[in-house]
Amino acid sequence: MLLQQLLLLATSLTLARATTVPRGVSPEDAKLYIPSNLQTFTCLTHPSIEIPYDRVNDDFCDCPDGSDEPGTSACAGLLHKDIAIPGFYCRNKGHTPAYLPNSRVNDGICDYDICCDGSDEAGGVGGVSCPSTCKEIGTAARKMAAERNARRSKAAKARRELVRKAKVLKKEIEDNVATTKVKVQANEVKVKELEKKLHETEERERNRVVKNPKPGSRVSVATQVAKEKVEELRKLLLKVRDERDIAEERLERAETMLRLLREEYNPNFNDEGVKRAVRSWEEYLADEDQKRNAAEDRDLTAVLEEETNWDELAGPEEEEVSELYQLTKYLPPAARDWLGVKIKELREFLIANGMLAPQKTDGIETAAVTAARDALTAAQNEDMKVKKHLGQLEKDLAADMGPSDVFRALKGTCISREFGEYKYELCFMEKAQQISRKDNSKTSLGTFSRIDIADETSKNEAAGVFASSWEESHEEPLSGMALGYDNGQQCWNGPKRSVGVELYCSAENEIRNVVEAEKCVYRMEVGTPAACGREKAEGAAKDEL
Ligand code: MAN
Repeated sequence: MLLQQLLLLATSLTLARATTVPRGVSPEDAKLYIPSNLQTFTCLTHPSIEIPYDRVNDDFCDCPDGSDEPGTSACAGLLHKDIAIPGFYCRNKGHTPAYLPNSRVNDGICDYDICCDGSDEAGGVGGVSCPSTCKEIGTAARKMAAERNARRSKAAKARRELVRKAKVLKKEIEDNVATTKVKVQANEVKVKELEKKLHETEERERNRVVKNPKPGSRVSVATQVAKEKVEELRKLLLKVRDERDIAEERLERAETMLRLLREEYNPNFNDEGVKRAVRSWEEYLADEDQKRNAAEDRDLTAVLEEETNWDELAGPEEEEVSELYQLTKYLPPAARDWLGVKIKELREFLIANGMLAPQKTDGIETAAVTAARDALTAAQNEDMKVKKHLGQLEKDLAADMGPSDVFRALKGTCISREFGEYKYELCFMEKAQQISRKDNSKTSLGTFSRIDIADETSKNEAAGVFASSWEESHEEPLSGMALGYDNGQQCWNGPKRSVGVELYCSAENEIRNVVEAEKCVYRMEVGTPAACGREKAEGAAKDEL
């Protein structure tokens, strides 16, 4: 019974004290301002300093942390780092409570932006009177908040759709990687087999000796053609030799005439023409090279009379082949060139038909080797192509596409908007460009390089305002997530163009603003559902779950 009475007394004492919350203190902090039994107050962060309770809010700064003056501006001169209280608490009935910096309390100005209830000027300094505007402001703010939450819900739904799409895309790439890997393996086996096959074909063709070809077979027909060609060449060679012999006979007659002239002319007779002819004859005689090489002539006769052994020709040794070439040595240059071409054609024909083993110097190969080599080259090309494709897929899969891979779904989606003399175009995860509205010329502002995600603190710093102000503003705050685009067109006398794309949550993809922060360094504010999920709004937060 006694205990019950004591508890009742304690509760009523606390209630009595709680009702005397000093001006400028929030209900949450009220417990810090309960007077001691001796009616004293202890400075919040300086427990050694205890002052009589009636010096709280007496417009004189007693505590070094300003905690004794929550409802006046007496401690406004203190450094921010020393102050222990959040500011002057405005209850703002009908709207949202807020803290006003103590320096703005009792300054004769109604600070409705923070204190819509006008409680900061309750003292009527300078005769100012600040009736509450919280009802209207509160109504408008609630309407705005409802709209904002509806917007965010819609945007969050759009984001969920993007995440779902991204998952499907990722799965498609993963499946593609798996099948491409199987293809790569199969190709590697195929390439190895075809390498072996080419090697074997080369070996076989090198050792191939065609003997007694069947009449009517390709080889037999080829042999016949070869025989005819060689006979044709032999006849031509004979004709060339006969012509040479006739020419030599005529030359001999001319030489005899000149010899006689030299022996019988009268040197005392001053005939310049005759003298010049004799001099030329003597010079001509001195030139040894004019004489025919008798040994070469014998060889030529032997070659012309020799019968070709066609069976042996099917697989000639290297020396025999070179003999075939030496034939041309006995001919005048013009005939030699012509014959050279014909011999080359004949060799190619014989090799292509498997009747003559190709030599390294030939640069030609049999049809079977060519086919084997072509098949190998085709398989190698296919192997390279498939491996390149696999590399691209794996790179794509490994790329940072943001939280929940959400940006994968946006890759290649482009948005644009006109600002001043340019239209700016941004393609998510690809490129950004500036398009002249005058002549449509395009300037690259960069290609996508990275996603930057700021932590909560720097996010608010990036936004440049207190989060609470954003809550009241109609414009969506920046999310702290940004896309970096680099390596754009070189700027004259400046850097390569680049863009920092700062993102905010929006149901639609849109460009809100573009500024050229420094020469050729651009900053875009872009809305996208992909950036949703970092806002404080309850509706959006629920949607994210
Ligand atoms: C163009 C545009 C501008 C840029 C100048 C720099 O006119 O890309 O944005 O500042 O080049 O020379």
